[in-house]
Amino acid sequence: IRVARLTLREIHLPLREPFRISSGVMADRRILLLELEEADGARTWSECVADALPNYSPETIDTCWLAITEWIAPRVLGAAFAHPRDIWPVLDRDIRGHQMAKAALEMGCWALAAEKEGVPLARLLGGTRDWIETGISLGIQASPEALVQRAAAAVAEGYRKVKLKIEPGRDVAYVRAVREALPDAPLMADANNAYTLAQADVLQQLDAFGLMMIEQPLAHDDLLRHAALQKQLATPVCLDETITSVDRAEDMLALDAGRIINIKPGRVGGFTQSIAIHDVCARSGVPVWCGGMLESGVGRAYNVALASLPNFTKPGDLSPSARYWARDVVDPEWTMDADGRVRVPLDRPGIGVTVNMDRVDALTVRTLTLGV
Ligand code: OSB
Ligand code: MG
Repeated sequence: IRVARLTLREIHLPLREPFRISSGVMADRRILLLELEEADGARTWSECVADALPNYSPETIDTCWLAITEWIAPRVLGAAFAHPRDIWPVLDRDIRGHQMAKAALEMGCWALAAEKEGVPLARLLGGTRDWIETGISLGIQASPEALVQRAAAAVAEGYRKVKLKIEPGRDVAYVRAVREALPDAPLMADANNAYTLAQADVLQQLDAFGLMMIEQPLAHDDLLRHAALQKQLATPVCLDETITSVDRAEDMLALDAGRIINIKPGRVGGFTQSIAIHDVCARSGVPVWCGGMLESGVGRAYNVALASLPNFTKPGDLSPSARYWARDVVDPEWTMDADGRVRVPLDRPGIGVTVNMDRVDALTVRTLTLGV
């Protein structure tokens, strides 16, 4: 792999409806897309999953734009790599953090390698699955009744997991209402750091509802308190925000700070790190699943490919395009079958979807091309 030219492109893609989590609201997604090109014409697209505001991780679309142009692209452009796994060490050596910025380029290089080798990205990563079970992530609603309605509709559509966003004051009553309406549904909750250990009693009340897991109840970078909390809960804790590297995943296992990991490749610096976390968890008998960041169809292609690895045994937050957008930026758009599964595109090399250039051009607000 030798990337000759890199184009950064910011697009504005309006969500069909605002998505509210405990730490903020997303309405118009500002999305950073990368276009990677080799001198011989091989090319592909990737997506940086950072949002406009630092309310999920410290990174934002603007810090990523800076990090990619100033530090990350200069270490990759024009350099020859025998295998995409050789890129992470170069980015890790002397750039601290900036995982989402690193991931955007690192994952793009994996896709470029797949294009050049004529294999689907999912297979280059070591994926074995042809279909991925899909979950939906439901934002915080105005009332328990409104949430019940959404959850019931999701189950009727076929979703294999329903994730309820919670925060203090919108937790036990909301989850109870959904559980009473849907006694057998696979449910989980995600707090996005909204609680402290002092509120463990509230989280303990959720044990009554047979949740598959409770995702990231405590601080975004915490392990010790999650370990203390896990001791007080029957429900498995799943970590999201905290797991930013393979080391943090190993720390979680050593401390029993969580029993499931939501792997978002953007959060951990890309595919090389994602695969390593997947492997470490597999060896410890800890399941993983692929989370989402309200990606466009480009980022979704990367998540679907990763989720085809064998230890991704819980449904991923991989809803079809139509859940998020009036019209996605890729063809074909992502869909889900009646059994709540998304198909891994294995019929062509690379990411398996084509970027709709007319649509992307119409949504673009700034571009920058680096390289020759
Ligand atoms: O915590 O998993 C999260 C979206 C933005 C930021 C954080 C999270 C989420 C989601 C959405 O839950 C999942 C999806 O893309 O469908
Ligand atoms: Mg989460």
